[in-house]
Amino acid sequence: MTDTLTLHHLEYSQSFRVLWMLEELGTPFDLKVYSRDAKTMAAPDDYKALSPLGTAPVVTEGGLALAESSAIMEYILDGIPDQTLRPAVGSPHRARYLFWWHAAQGSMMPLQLMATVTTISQKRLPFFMRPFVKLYVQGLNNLFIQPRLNRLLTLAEADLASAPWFGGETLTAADFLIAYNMIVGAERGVINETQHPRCIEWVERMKALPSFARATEKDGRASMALSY
Ligand SMILES: N[C@@H](CCC(=O)N[C@@H](CS)C(=O)NCC(=O)O)C(=O)O
Repeated sequence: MTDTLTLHHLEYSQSFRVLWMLEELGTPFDLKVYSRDAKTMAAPDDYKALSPLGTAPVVTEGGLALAESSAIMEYILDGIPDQTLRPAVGSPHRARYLFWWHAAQGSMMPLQLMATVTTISQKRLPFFMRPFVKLYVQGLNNLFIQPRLNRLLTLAEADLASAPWFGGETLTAADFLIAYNMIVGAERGVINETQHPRCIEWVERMKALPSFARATEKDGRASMALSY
């Protein structure tokens, strides 16, 4: 008998996208939901103990404990040979799929994380330091974060004009991976109807998937990321 995969889902975290993709695949899995520490909002100690990184998501299966969203999603897909969420090697949309699959984690997430960390740390500083740090954060945002994010979003708009999903003509794992970035970006106004209408329309289409409703019900939270 093979072991069932368990998704350890931390509330308001990137593990939502794994939960969502599992629901889309309809594959059996066990789910354990963890709450964040009410004071620090960090993962609780029993979550941190699951893997050496201490981050969410984590899946366990038998003796395996695997962290890192994209590694987990690839591992799940490897175990389901007839799934259709990865365009085959040599197929027309393979390159586009690979681009967005890697850009979500490799380019977009670091920029969004930088914006989040600088915003939160500004708010936690003693008030007399805030004006100086605000100037620094504005500079970082204007010179580095926003221009790079804008280039990615401009490309996303162009790609979504030529085919409906990030991986091309069909829904792929790239859509579930980048969904976290896009939905959180939309909630924070970085991605908006005026500048990024196709991204917003894609977000609405993703949220209309029955797998989103199922994942949301199991998650039981009002949104997928922490608000600050
Ligand atoms: N690149 C990692 C990032 C993981 C990560 O930073 N997860 C956050 C949740 S969104 C986390 O574990 N935060 C809780 C904590 O650090 O205590 C992945 O995709 O798995």
